[in-house]
Amino acid sequence: MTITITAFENSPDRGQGLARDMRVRWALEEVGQRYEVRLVSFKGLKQPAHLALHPFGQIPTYEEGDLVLFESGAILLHIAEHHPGLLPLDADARMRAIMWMFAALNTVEPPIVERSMAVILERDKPWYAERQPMLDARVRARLDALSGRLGDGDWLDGAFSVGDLMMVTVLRRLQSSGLLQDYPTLLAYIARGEARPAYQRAFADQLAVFTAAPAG
Ligand code: GTB
Repeated sequence: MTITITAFENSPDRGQGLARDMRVRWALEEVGQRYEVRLVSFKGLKQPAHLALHPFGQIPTYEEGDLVLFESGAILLHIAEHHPGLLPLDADARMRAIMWMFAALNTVEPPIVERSMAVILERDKPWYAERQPMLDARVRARLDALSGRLGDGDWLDGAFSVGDLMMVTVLRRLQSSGLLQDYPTLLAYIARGEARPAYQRAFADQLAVFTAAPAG
């Protein structure tokens, strides 16, 4: 059955793989599933055709036959549960991999997104200078704990899993922040994720969308 996902027609990150279609592309590459991509403009996100797939008018979405999913976490869980490669066979280890995916989405990503939004939307506000150190501290608290748990390990819980895939995509959003420089083990963790052939294929495919888009 054909799998179709949606992605930005013109991603603000200029193809750096920071939008959330990247995690879906990477997961599909890891499990060897072919997929098609429908590119959506910012205007198109809020049109009825897209809102029928995604009530909040966002990317990514995932279509496979009659199944329509939104939310990158739900999409990755579906992919990981239906194809070997992203979840361990042992039941407890499998649940821990899912737990790490939730941790990436619910505990690590929120302070990172809040910080990024402040940089984009509040830079010129009078409170920004006072607020920014507080937002940085919240992100650092998560990075401290995460790097402590990762320790010298390659991945968060044994073999690479969907939990690592999600965590690496979340951490990548900090790459221009300078905050990761104090966490060499997390930098190495991200680099291990990015070195995976499946990641490289996914990255190249989403970068090609940007390079093919008309300048403007
Ligand atoms: N919780 C949802 C999920 O996990 O799927 C969040 C989906 C979401 O935030 N989608 C964003 C979107 O469609 C794109 S990924 N936004 C348009 C809108 O809401 O109108 C967020 C994103 C966008 C761009 C960059 N970037 O360029 O660096 C990074 C992250």
